[in-house]
Amino acid sequence: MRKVGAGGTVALLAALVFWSCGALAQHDLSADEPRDIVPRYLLQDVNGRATTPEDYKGYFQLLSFGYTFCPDVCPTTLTEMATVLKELGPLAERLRPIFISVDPERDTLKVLREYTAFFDPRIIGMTGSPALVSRAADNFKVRYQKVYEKGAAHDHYAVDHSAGIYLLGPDGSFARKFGYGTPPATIVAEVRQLMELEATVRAARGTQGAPERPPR
Ligand SMILES: [Cu+2]
Repeated sequence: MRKVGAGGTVALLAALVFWSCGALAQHDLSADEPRDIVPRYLLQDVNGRATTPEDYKGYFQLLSFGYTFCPDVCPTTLTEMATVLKELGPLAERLRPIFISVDPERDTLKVLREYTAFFDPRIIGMTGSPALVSRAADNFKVRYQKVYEKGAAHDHYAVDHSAGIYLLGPDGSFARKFGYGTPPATIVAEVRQLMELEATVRAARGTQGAPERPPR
């Protein structure tokens, strides 16, 4: 084992404590998953089309909120989303990955399109008027706020925002929230499981014609 000095040990302990707190917070977050989430939005996709979850009926949706100037959280989240798509293979066709910008002032549709395409061209960028973005964020219990450094120019700001990835089922219902930093493999496994469940329910419905509750 590598020798660590007293300072190094303290730093290591601090890192461990920090890590476990983070892990705990994440666990808590998924344990008491927000049940009051209203999985609705009315936004514009990067082609300027008004879009609601209804437009993706029959598809699972993987959603995250952020902004393109984000220094770390969004690039990490979108990289993970791209990994999920890749690892789902052909199943990814049943999924619509969505990135919602909470910074419509700077994230024009063009900026947004280039940004999401950089991670994976399948990721759909969306935003809208400040009022519509705010309503969508409220629905998903996402908070965001502009942060200016002292003396910064008007368009020079960061946006603190809630992180995480939301999964909606093919009927548009809220299925699950994955906390920031959830390994893509975990997301892939859950999405795969839900897709299989949904396919089973659909097949059963097809043969029996019995109305079943959609999978959550
Ligand atoms: Cu971000």
